[in-house]
Amino acid sequence: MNLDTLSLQQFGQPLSDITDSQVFELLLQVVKSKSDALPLNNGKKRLYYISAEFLIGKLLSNNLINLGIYNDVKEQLSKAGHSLEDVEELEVEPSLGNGGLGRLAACFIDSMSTLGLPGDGVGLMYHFGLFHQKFLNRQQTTVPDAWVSDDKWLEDEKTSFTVEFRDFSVTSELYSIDVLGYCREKKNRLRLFDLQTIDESLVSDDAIDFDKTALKKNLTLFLYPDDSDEDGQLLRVYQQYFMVSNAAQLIVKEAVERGSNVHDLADYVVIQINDTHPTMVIPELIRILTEKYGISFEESVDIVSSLVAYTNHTILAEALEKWPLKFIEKVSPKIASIIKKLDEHIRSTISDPSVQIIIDNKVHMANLAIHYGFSINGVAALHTKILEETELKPFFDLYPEKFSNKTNGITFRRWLMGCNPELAEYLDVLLGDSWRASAHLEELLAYRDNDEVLNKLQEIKQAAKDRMSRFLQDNQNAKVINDSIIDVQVKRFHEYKRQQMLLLYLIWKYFDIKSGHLPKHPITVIFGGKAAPAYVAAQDIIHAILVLSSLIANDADVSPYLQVIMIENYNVTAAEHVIPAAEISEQISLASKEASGTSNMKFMLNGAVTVCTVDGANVEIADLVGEKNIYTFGASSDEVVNLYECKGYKVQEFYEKPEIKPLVDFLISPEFISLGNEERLERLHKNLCSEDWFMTLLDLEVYIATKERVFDDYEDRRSWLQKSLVNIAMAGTFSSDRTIAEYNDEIWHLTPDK
Ligand code: DL6
Repeated sequence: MNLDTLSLQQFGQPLSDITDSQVFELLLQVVKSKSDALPLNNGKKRLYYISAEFLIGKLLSNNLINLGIYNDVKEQLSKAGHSLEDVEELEVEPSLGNGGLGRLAACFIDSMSTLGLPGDGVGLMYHFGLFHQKFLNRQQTTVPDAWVSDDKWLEDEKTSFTVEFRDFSVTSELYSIDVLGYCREKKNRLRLFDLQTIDESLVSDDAIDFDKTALKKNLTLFLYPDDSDEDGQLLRVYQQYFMVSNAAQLIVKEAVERGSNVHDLADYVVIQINDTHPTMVIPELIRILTEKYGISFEESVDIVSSLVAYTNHTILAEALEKWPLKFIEKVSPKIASIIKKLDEHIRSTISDPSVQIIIDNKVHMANLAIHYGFSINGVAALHTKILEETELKPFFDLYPEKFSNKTNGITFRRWLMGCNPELAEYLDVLLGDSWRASAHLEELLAYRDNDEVLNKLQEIKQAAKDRMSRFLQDNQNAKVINDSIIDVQVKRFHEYKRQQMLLLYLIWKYFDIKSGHLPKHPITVIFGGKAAPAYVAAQDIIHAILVLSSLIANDADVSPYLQVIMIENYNVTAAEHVIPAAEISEQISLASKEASGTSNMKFMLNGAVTVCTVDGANVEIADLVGEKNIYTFGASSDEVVNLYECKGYKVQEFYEKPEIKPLVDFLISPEFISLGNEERLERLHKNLCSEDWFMTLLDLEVYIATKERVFDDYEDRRSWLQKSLVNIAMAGTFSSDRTIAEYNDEIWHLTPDK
């Protein structure tokens, strides 16, 4: 493929003379012509991975990598004076997810294609995604994140279904995006349902609120529309039913086209539901089998129960969906009546009230999925253990055979080859390129004592730090301190993730520097992430971080040594710049609360050293790298569970400690408040010293001590680089190809395409 020839044909000018946007158009055509020509993975049985989120990120580089033409394209562009990175800037990032759940789904569909498994992602085409985050007066503001009209990858499949709600019906339109596997001859698709009558004009340019009752026009406007009022909650149920009704109709139609007589549907289809949002696919399939195919209710239930599998991604009670039955009755009385029948069956056969589906007139979606699915899995070993032994114990006692663990993973195409090509190329030099398919990196351990290799790793890290600095400078005019240590916490804002603990550490560090203890290396702490529009406490934490950032920047005694940067509108593109540059990865959730985490895996793969609690997949990372190469601290999950159970956490006792009180009180000091919003800061202060539901103060002192040890150890450059090397070498386990192979071997049983 000669881009110069293509450029001459297309634009009548050589590659060197066309603009970056013309280059983008050219590359788009190259990729599309290659991917259009790829047939779909086929097989009698297909997987449908239904998810409310698919945080896929920009696709150009990823597709070039998977087609095996990335280096060639990069070289040709560079010879003609273009940079692939600049060209990629022109691509719009699809706004189809928020955090780990959606990014995981994106890694999974990439791995499904890479392993040649016949299966598609199925979700909704949100026109404005979650929201675009902007900072105004040091507070998060939310504006619509329009992307659909600028997207170049969406194809109209020209397929529609009718979805019948109680009071009206709507028609859908199916779009899809090709999902290419790494060096594969066949592909899958991400299939996104839109509403034919969607009306973007319900949303103004500068605010994300809209008429939540205009259902015929709004169902696919936003991901997770504000659900702080009843209209918002109802809208979510409408959205979920719209998603699963379309999915179920598509699934049955395609199975019949492949030869299913519907009684044997489970031989043709397996459905993985990602979290509880798609749970209504169970009653919807039962409805279709009974109503449309005349199959008895009992047989329909059996058929559906043998083909739906559920992944749990959280033990947080508030994140386990429970919808008032009356909402489901309003959306679809037929679905409500099927759920009631399913619930009655459970009540008549199982006496334990905690496993019922309808409890206090609320439908417990996870309970429905566990009873009427054939598999439930957690997403890291510790998480699955907590599900089995504590959170879902009554279900585990009933159905031990349904439970399994599938530790999450990440695709190395995007999170190493794509975002850190220098490191990827150096690994080729050291290990050969077979790791690109196998993800086996352990042989790198042989270079642990090789100074040349360690120095090269340092050079690669420095190049990534420079790249990230340029990105932050260009995007938000933030200037990273030269030669500073890059310490990063990027993830959704949630109190259990404890961004507020890093905030309190930073206040401690600020005092320490003020008192004359100067760090040997300057420190840059980077935060990134969004707080849900209705989640005030998380927004308060963002506000306090932004205030502290300004306070430090304005303090000439401290600013040369410490800096806090909060990335505006953190998304996949920002992650691709920050993760390769990070030297310290912050994974400091309250033990037991983070189901897995996946940024921990991305950081490790790019050579950052983890500071973490014993939570989620951190436990598995620690086992792999050994205690010398990770910094774990804090209460264990058993201790935390126990504290919750016996109400044993007395926050006041921690707050009153002379080491802690000044740090928390600084949030409401005149200096702090002068830069911020008093109401927000007082609320955060009160929250921390009188409730602290996620036990920030419990772990704060040991966290501070651990961080100081980390910064001391960083000064021994050789030993730090050895830690970094061990982390890269041991990251292979966390390839999503491994995770997906496990899902297939143990749950899906699809035949891979050769
Ligand atoms: O499994 C993917 C991802 C995990 O890595 C995170 O630990 C977990 O928080 C996230 N779960 C969610 C669901 N809701 N909540 N909370 O996003 O899933």
